[in-house]
Amino acid sequence: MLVNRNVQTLDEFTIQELRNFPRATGELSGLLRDIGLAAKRVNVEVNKAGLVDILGDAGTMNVQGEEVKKLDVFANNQFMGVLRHGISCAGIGSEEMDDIVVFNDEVSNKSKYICMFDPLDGSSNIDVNVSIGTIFSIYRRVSELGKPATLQDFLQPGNKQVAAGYIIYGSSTMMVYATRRGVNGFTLDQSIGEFSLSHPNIQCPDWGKIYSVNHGNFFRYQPGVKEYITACQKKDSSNGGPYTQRYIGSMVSDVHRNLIKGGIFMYPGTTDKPNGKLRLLYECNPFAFIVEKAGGKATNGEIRILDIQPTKLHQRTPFFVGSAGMMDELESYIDKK
Ligand code: P6P
Repeated sequence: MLVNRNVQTLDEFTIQELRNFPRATGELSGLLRDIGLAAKRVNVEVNKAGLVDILGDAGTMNVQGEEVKKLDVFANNQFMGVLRHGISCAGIGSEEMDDIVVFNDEVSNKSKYICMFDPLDGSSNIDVNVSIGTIFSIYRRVSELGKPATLQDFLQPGNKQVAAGYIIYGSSTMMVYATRRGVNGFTLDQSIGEFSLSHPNIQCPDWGKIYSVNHGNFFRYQPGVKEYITACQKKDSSNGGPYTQRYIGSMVSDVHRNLIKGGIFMYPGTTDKPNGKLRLLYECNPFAFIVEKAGGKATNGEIRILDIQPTKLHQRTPFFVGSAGMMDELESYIDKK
């Protein structure tokens, strides 16, 4: 099999990026490579998830006599393990852990960055073989280098993110991440075991014809949101006919599709849960950063997601993200109400 040598691997790409900034320390490039390594390990387990029953159900011992962990716990441990033993991260926050984990060793305390993760978003979909993903967010520390990271390093607004990205374990496995220089996508090339640049400089189309929302909650959404969803279904042919509703129930898959094709993803608040379901720090902020860097928009229905000042590690927020034109359209319905 011919391997296309013109395609840059993630390592080659991050090193190339580093050459563009000679004064850079290489810590961020190293951090992204560490995340890519952990993602490859998670990918192996996710791909055989259906065999867990044979290999030993989560929480039991498998045929090799090893303890089988729930996949989201396994994923969490993989990302935490790689970053703890790297040289680029002082600590992590994760959906799987109540509190931050500060690595607090001499090397880690000198690291400039902290990371937050949803290590395996949508993990309930594994049992039915629906795509799932990892979401990550990287900040420069505000605490003193040389000392342990603090909670304040993690409670920064999303507009302070240095980088953010996701891995989608789907029909192929992709890692997509954004820095201030743009958004790039890498597809795992199994023949060489490397993420290879497949989607350079991703741009989110200003308009799309896909809207993603859980219609089951429709009657509990605020009036402006209900009006907008109804309008999506009533689009007349003069502007290209009604939109298509696509909702996988795995945010990484839904937002990735809309990022590439154009569209809007909504997880609104409801009368019984006004802050919705999604987490600000490690689900909404990373995707807001990525989609904005690709030319789209992301709000909580009132303000820009990236401008929200967090107060708690696991706080939730209503979430609207996608093509700029469609987001403006939504906002016009919400404002009217
Ligand atoms: P609902 C998965 O559990 C998740 O966190 C997101 O990936 C997904 O978009 C959302 O929840 C689905 O939630 O309430 O529509 O099933």
